[in-house]
Amino acid sequence: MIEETPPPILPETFPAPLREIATKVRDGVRLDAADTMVCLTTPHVLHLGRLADTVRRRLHGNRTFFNVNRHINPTNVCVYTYNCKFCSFAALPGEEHAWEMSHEDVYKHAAEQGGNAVTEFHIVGGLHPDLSLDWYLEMMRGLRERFPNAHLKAFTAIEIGWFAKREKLSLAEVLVRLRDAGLGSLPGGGAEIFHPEVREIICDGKLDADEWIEVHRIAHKMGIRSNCTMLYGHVEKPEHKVDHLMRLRDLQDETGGFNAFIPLAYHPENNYMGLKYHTTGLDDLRHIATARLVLDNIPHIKAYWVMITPRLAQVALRFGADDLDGTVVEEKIYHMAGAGTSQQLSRPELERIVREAGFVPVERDTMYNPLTPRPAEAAVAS
Ligand code: V47
Repeated sequence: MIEETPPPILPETFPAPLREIATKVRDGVRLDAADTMVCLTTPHVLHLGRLADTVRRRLHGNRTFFNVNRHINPTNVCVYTYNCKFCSFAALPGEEHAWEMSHEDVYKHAAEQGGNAVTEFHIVGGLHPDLSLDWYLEMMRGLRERFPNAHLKAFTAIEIGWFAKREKLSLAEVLVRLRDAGLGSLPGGGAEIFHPEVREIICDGKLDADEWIEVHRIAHKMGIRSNCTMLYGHVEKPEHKVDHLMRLRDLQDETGGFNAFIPLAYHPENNYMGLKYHTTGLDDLRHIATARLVLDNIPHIKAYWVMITPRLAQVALRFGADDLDGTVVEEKIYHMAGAGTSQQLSRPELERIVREAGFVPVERDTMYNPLTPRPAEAAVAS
């Protein structure tokens, strides 16, 4: 078992470019943009990981979080199919691989594999031209009625922006209506890379950085918490990622509404980007470690096992990550883009992965409250 308290940092034992950063981490001083650039470019990724591990264990000791969740993608039909060149999930109406679920289909998917044992439904989809906000509100109310124990983490900022545009409503009005229908929190997707030099290449015409940030700012001010992400491993340069991380950190300083940051590794298959390489394991670890060191105000860093494999996610727990996401059950976005991982892990499998990495597995709800005993077990016992 990993000790809860990490050994002390001795900056003089770190390679030169990381010595100043090691001193700052030892003393609890915030890293700046120049330090972030060093983290994103140093060849000394193992040393970086050692620093991130220290911060992670200061925050979370030897605990590693996971949840029992299920992904649901009601539709992949998307008006931005040709805009988001990295996306392998989206389809135009009528295309062979397009799907649209009915409300009953959504409830059926929600009930599969555990139904009431699931504490979170993660619901995202394409920007469907014909599905109204009312259709989604009814879906949310239907889920809440049928699965009262499950938190509804649903709709990226891009979807919220689309609902506002389609219905000619303000962002706040859309969020209020969704919250009243059962929305619990927002997932972190759609952030990609904020910098316009990259955004114009990979997702021209989609919500820009200021708009993505505004959706999350409004949500946070209404008490709706959210996650945030960064898509790396394509055409971006380190300076674009420095800018991205600083913008997320600034918003968190302002609102405190982010629960977790998830670095997302670009997957190259079945999309229009024209790139053929997957990220490497070391690069994935570098992004997790950098995130832990730089985003000092975001409590959790997620190593999303679907994306980087359960094997690398185990290692990531020693590079700053404290959360593995969940059981997932059915995953489309990464599997349509070439992910070779399985679609689901059971609770015992997640616990085993965490234990064998030397940590204590803690099942959590979406807000990171530990679930011991689980609500279903408590109900049976009482
Ligand atoms: O917004 C799409 C990314 C995101 C590809 O909040 C791709 O808990 C790599 O945001 N290669 C959706 N990435 C996934 C997401 C997420 C995942 C897990 C947990 C949470 C959370 C959020 O996936 C999209 C986009 O940034 N994406 N296509 C691709 N080819």
